[in-house]
Amino acid sequence: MAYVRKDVGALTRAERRRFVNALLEVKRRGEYEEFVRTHIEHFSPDGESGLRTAHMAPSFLPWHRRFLLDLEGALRRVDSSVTVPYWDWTRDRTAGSAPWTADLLGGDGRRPDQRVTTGPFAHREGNWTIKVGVTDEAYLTRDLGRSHDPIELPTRSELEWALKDPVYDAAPWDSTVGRGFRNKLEGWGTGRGSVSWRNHNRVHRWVGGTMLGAASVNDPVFWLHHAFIDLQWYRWQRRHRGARYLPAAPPGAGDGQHDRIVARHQRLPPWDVTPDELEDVGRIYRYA
Ligand code: CU1
Ligand code: CU1
Repeated sequence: MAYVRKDVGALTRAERRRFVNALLEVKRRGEYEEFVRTHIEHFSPDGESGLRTAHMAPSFLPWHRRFLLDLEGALRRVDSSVTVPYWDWTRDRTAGSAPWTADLLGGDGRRPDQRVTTGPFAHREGNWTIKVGVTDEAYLTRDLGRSHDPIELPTRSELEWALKDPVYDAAPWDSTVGRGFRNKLEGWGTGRGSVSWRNHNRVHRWVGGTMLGAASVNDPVFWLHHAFIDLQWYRWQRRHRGARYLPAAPPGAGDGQHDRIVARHQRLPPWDVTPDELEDVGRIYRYA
């Protein structure tokens, strides 16, 4: 039986407590750092050489889908009733709404050091010390809405702009491509500054602090954000019946993206799985 991922705003008090407790236990066991490490290791941007898997590439969606399944597996080994909830940022749009409550992820960081001081992941609670990161800070930081230069979360119509594109991805398959569902959702746009961050990227920017870098996994909202992104892939598939992950075959030897991206039937590191095998996970979980 497939399990169900729920809207974080719809969780009962008991469900919220069990989700938080499972996260803290995965952290206590020392398993959480492995997820942070994996994300940092696969953070290669398209300005560098080599294979891109997690970002700025067609496999952005299957990579994070498999990554979430691994974390969810770790949570469910602690408590088999737990699944990763999703944060619908088109609806819960303020620093006072879910998931920023004291019984879930805690709230905004304080001024001036952006340190999170409320909720179960506040450093002073003693359960969430950052051990693997790209900075030396041992505490979680946030700057919800980017206080010094405010930005808004993406809107429903911006998300719709991505969902209505019937093509999964297109050449050159990187952060510069202006068409295709994948980059419109991942959110590398043209121009400078905040106008260039769309959908997925804009949400990382809106949360700020720890969520800005390669170690963004250290903020548990990472999983709730990516569960909502994953849900969009499912919705896109339902809307565009028959549309598939692209490219279907690897770019040829003369192509600038040769050996730099993962095609539909190629192995998606660090796992022994292909995008093709991750397109339909309806037997594992579904969304409520
Ligand atoms: Cu990522
Ligand atoms: Cu992300």
